[in-house]
Amino acid sequence: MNDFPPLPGVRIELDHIGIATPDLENSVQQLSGLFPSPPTPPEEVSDQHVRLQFIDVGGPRLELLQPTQEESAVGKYLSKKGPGIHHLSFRVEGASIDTWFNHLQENGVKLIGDGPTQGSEGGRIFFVHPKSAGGLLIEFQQSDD
Ligand code: CMX
Repeated sequence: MNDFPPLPGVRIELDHIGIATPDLENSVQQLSGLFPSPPTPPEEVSDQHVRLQFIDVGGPRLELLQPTQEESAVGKYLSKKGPGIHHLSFRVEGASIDTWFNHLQENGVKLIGDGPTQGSEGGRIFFVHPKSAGGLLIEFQQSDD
């Protein structure tokens, strides 16, 4: 258990599961056939070197991620581990994502980068290093709306 105090008012909810794939079109075609809603249009997040699409599966969505560069986070993951679950993404509510980033950092959690950056759908994101999260890659995200 972490021994630092909770941030008053903050709420965290699972938003989506990030899936690494070398072939976005093929994965989206396979997976979207299993669920009734159409996938979102492809979007590129250049800061993260990925092209992505979401599939609504009821509850948290699936986010299919294809790297646009071999030497990117998803590119390296694919070459080491192959396609599959890459990260879990949680929505931050009740506090700004900057406040949440600072709170975790001040309490010794190993975060990736210097602060939130541009994510998909106009949101801002940051990641907790797997070494500080039980071997999972955790993303936190927040949209303006
Ligand atoms: N889940 C769990 N562990 C992971 C991981 C993942 N997705 N990716 C890497 N790791 C682990 C590796 O297994 C390795 O562990 P060991 O040291 O025990 O072998 C360790 O992290 C280092 O891995 P690496 O291949 O050497 O990779 P790097 O250190 O260069 O990078 C990380 C790892 C997590 C810092 C990097 O992937 C990162 O910055 N991720 C955040 C950004 C990101 O993932 N963006 C893509 C998604 C974008 C989006 O959703 O918009």
